[in-house]
Amino acid sequence: NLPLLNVNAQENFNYDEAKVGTYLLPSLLQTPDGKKITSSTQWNNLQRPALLKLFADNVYGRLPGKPRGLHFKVNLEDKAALGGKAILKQITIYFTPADTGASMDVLLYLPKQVKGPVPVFAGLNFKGNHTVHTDPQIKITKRWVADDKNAGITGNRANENTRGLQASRWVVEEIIARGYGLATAYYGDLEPDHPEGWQTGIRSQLSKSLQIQPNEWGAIGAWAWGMSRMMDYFETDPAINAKKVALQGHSRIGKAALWAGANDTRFAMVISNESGEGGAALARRWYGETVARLNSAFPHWFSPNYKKFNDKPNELPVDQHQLLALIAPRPLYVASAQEDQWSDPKGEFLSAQAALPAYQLFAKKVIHQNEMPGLNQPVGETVRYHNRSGKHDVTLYDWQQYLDFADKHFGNKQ
Ligand code: GTR
Repeated sequence: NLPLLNVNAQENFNYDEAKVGTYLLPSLLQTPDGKKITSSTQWNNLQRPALLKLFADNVYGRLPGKPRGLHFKVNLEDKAALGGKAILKQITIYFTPADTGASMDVLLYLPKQVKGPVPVFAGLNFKGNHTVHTDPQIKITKRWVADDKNAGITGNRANENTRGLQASRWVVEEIIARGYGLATAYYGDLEPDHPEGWQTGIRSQLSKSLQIQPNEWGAIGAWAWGMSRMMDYFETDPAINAKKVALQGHSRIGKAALWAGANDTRFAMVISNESGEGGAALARRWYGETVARLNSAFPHWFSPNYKKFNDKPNELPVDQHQLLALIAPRPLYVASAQEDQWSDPKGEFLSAQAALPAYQLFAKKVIHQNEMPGLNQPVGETVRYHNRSGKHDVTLYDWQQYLDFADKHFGNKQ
């Protein structure tokens, strides 16, 4: 039995490496019914569907498909955005045939200096598209946003003063200068991030009577589903190379990005920025945030079934290295930050290492490392990892690594 800590408000976490103990990860190359996986064909035909089902049934809940009636509207196009360096588009993705129903707003920047369809980084943002850049053309979200005293957000409504609030996390100019597009949407368009959010989010809007099943999708599923709807749009825009889309997500949105990337192989690359527990970090490694703590603080994120494993993550039929392996053979970047022990950098590193055998089935170049790399020293080829100095955040350093990684795997030359 694992010991449980009870320390201040954040009970059920552990920062003591000595208490991690030993654990045995579920096998990557053996199916749940005991068949050995020795080839990429067996992986694709047997193990991949089996693992997806286990994650859906026990962790994230089942995802619905593409809705009938899905359609897009470009609301604004500026061919001389960012001082003439970029094309800006704002697109609404409607999930029903009407232009009044459930929808999400996508902000898209494309580099002007590049001819032809461009590779794109895509991801959801935490506070609204207008917080990604100070550009006054960006529509301010009218949806529910979390109150933030420091930013002057009250009454759950965004305001003009919050333009560019999260600009340091998106480095739009840098991405454009390197020849990539950037597409982002507010995660609250899909589901407001609080326990009652599902009532106004797509989980209830898309199903007439929502009955919460044990393997029902949660908010993480709703955000992941929205990422795939963005991809539906990319496939229709001739300015975008939909075969070169890198999906990026930070923290809880990183958990969703991994789940989206695992399900939707149209994403050619997946980037997990400090996704932690329920994301890249191993659940069985009892360090930082725990499954119990995750499910009690955020009861709306995962499927009801996941809660069964609160105090016994070692009984989960999966662990998170298998989620990372579901990205194979596509390039995967897992990033941690040293001061973000809550996300368990070591657990993220070990998880990425444990996913490598799936990549080897596809003869992908991988580098096995027994030791955690030093700070700010990225390691790995098709699966790359770094532990940045500093806090839980997305920084220019992180983006520079992702851009280099994408240059290498997408063959992008400037
Ligand atoms: C924390 C949560 C983490 C992570 C983080 C975030 O409160 O415990 O799992 O998701 O929020 O999203 O910033």
